[in-house]
Amino acid sequence: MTTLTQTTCCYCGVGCGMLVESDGERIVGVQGDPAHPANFGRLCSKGMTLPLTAQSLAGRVLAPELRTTRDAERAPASWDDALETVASRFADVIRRHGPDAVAFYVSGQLLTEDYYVFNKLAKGLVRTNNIDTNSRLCMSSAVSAYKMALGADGPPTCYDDLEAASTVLFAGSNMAYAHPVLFRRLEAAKAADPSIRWIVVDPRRTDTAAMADLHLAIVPGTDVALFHGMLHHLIWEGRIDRRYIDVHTEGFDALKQMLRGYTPQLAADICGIEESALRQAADWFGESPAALSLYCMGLNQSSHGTEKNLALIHLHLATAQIGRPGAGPFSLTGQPNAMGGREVGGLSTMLAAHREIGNAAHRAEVEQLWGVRGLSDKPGLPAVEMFDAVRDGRIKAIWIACTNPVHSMPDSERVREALAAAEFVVVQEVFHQTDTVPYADVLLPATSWGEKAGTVTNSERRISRVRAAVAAPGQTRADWWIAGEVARRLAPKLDASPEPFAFSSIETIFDEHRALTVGRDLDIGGIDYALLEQRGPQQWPFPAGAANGAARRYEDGVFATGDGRARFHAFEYRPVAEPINARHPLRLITGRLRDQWHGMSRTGRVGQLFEHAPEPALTMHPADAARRGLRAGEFVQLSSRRGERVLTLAVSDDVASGTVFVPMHWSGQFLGGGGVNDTTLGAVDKYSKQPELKHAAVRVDPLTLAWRVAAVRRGDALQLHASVQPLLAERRFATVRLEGDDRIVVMAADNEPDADWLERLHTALALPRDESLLEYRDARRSMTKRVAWRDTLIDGVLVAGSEADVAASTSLLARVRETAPWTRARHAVFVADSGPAAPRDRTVCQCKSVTASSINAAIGAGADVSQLKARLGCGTVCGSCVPELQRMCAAPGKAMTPPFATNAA
Ligand SMILES: Nc1nc2c(c(=O)[nH]1)N[C@H]1C(S)=C(S)[C@@H](COP(=O)(O)OP(=O)(O)OC[C@H]3O[C@@H](n4cnc5c(=O)[nH]c(N)nc54)[C@H](O)[C@@H]3O)O[C@H]1N2
Ligand SMILES: Nc1nc2c(c(=O)[nH]1)N[C@H]1C(S)=C(S)[C@@H](COP(=O)(O)OP(=O)(O)OC[C@H]3O[C@@H](n4cnc5c(=O)[nH]c(N)nc54)[C@H](O)[C@@H]3O)O[C@H]1N2
Ligand code: SF4
Ligand SMILES: [Mo]
Repeated sequence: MTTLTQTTCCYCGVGCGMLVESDGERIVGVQGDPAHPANFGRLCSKGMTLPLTAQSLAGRVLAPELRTTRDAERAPASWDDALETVASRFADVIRRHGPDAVAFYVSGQLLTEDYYVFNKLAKGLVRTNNIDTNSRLCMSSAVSAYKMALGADGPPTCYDDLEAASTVLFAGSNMAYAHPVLFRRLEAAKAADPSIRWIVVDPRRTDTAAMADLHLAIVPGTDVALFHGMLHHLIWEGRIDRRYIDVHTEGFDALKQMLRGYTPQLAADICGIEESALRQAADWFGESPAALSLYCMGLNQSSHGTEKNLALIHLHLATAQIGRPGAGPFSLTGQPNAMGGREVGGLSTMLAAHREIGNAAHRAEVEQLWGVRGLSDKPGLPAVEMFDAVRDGRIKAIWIACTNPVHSMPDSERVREALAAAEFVVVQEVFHQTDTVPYADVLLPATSWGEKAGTVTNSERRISRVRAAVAAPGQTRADWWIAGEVARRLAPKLDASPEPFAFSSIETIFDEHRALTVGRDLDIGGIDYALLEQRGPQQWPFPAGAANGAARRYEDGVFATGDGRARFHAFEYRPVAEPINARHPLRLITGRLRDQWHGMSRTGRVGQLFEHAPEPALTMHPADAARRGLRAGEFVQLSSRRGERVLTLAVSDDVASGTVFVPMHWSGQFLGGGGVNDTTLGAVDKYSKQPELKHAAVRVDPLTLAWRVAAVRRGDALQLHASVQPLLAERRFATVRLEGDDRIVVMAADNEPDADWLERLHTALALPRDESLLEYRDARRSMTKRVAWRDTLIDGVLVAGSEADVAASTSLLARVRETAPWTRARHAVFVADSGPAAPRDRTVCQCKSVTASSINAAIGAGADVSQLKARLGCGTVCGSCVPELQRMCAAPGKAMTPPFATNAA
């Protein structure tokens, strides 16, 4: 029997409603929930493939694991032992060194109920504010700016504004990739009303930028100069709303005074754009009946991210583009529950329900509601400082839940050093192979999407239910349960009562949380589980007695500051933290791919999600590549002052000369040694403490790696991946990816052949060593080609040798993808079709498996986007590829994303 469960997607902050099909044991399908106001039935390529990530338990952490002595391997343990160990080790550290010697590092992907219990455990029981989250790397500059400008955190806007806006300013947001379902709504609005104008501010020509009426390809980090220049133009052209400024704001005159220096010409020069383009953007914004800004990591992940946000909010306040349908500054939330985390106060610099740590009355309120005493008045350490404190021993024990900091924090090596130095590390995870798990002294198995229940809040302040569709596998437990059980064991050891942690259900947690919000700006006294059950997802604020939640805030021009006035702030443009110089002459930008999620622990379980961008590639402008004598597909070495990484090269003028782009996703799970954050830096914003993940000074050098290895192997891809992954770090370059639903592909390269490693790879790939293996070997050249047979089917190919040897084996490797039997003599496989084959095609439309070459052929025959849809079916299911289809039609024959490396298997 199939059951349908109404729940919410676990990926991005759009917060799409889903109907999950399960057969009782497994999740077998998913569809968009037509009734959910975030997506009205739509899902993107990631959401659509969620069931595939949950199909197998391979790689799942299914039981607690404990390390008994420092150098021992972790071994399976009972829950009792694991919980008792965590409680007693934490108690011991607290007794010896005080509460601030322990820390919690949690996640915007926890559910509100999980988050709430962790926050209460840290602040209410341990009485430290050392609880921070990956939202520090994500939304904290948006939070600081909202508070400084509007008086409270949270966007004033809602999703209906996407349709109501007549000018849309995308600033540092690649919405086509990162918030696809909302982008679908914008596309539809623009198609219905072509007078709607899109301005995109992004150093790269992303799919979002390619669809804009105006793309401002600014030099990374110069947004403040741009927004200051735009406001200067509007002020001196008389396009601001003086009445709104006088009645509803403070601080404008000081800002105006300072902006004298930011003439459009000077600002445009700083940004590296045309002055006319800057003026055009300002005019479209100022003239518009409704201007909406959509912004994300291009603003937040900056050493002056708060100021980037503020400078943009200034434009809205000065032109009264706020508090009306279609107008306002709308920070797009990254993670599914970054908003919920902010509501429960789960960051080191805030208390529950938007209260302040430094405010004695706020502390007293929380103490009273929690039934605890003595909340700490000392702010806790934000993420970067927290790991620095672990590294230098100020923090002795750290508990990491639902995030993978070794991969996602800047300057990864410092994080590795920190975790290696810590006395005690707890990691609460779903999957075994993340880059952080090896550092765990205790590994706690958490339930995952589809198995856990609670609530999340999306980008538009809307609270949705998350429900379980299948039972929790193995000994996995809900995150809130784990935190609560440790708290109940820890309390007596700290002479405190376990009573505040006696939660009987997620509903009791939610009720406690909403009680804390009563009377606050985010009052959700009127939302309970019963209401969510009856009426579906609801927006806050929604006080008890209200008929509905509020779609928009500040419609009356009264802001959440003490005097009700919004605030302008006068500050100068400042450059990026790490300037480029002769040694590190390039600017590194990092960001997202369409079909991958963060460290790929989940999306990396689905072969088809690799098809759109299969290789860990660095993208460079053609002129910069030519100057270095580099060609697409070659290996390059990316280095910064902190670390280095070998990647393959993609060449494209989507990035400006002087700038290179590397996706943030590749982690040690798929790329030997780890990801791009070995090169990024921990410089942070002075208000928000958010690190500058969007800019580092780097160099890119050619690299000759004489020895090449390539393999394609059929089998249980997750199991094969698990056995190959530990070998990756030993090579200068090594990467593994899933392909289709039953294959993995390995590519490696190094200076010298390593016969021992090759044999270990052979074993890890479960290649046979009997007569079902056919080998062609040239020992003198240390070249080998091995073919594994299953009757007449080619089941695996492993090739090692020179670059030319491996390149000449492309068609041999491709035979593992064939389903037709080999009817000729086995040894003929080495001569048949040898020589370089055409590079493998890239898949543009993942839902319908439509390749770039078939799309290009149809375009060559005159097809436009609607004909492509009709003839090939691409773009007709989730729509995530539609922006790319449009680009391909606009520039026929031009490669939009990196071609496969020449050495690709
Ligand atoms: N497919 C996919 N979607 C996701 C995620 C994912 O992992 N994969 N993660 C989710 C999360 S947690 C987040 S936070 C969001 C992030 O969503 P986005 O912020 O939209 O994504 P990014 O690619 O990180 O960065 C956006 C853009 O900022 C640009 N940029 C870099 N430097 C600057 C600058 O100085 N100024 C300006 N104006 N732009 C700059 C980059 O070129 C990039 O195109 O995505 C969410 N959605
Ligand atoms: N260079 C660079 N670095 C970046 C960024 C960038 O743009 N550039 N972006 C930053 C941003 S915006 C973000 S949000 C971060 C994201 O960085 P991370 O938070 O490290 O990203 P994830 O890979 O999503 O990590 C979530 C982990 O939780 C596990 N997990 C999933 N569900 C559950 C659950 O229910 N319970 C538990 N206990 N575990 C679970 C997953 O397997 C995964 O390992 O990366 C940041 N780092
Ligand atoms: S846009 Fe895609 S990833 Fe984001 S919530 Fe919707 S389906 Fe999930
Ligand atoms: Mo994020």
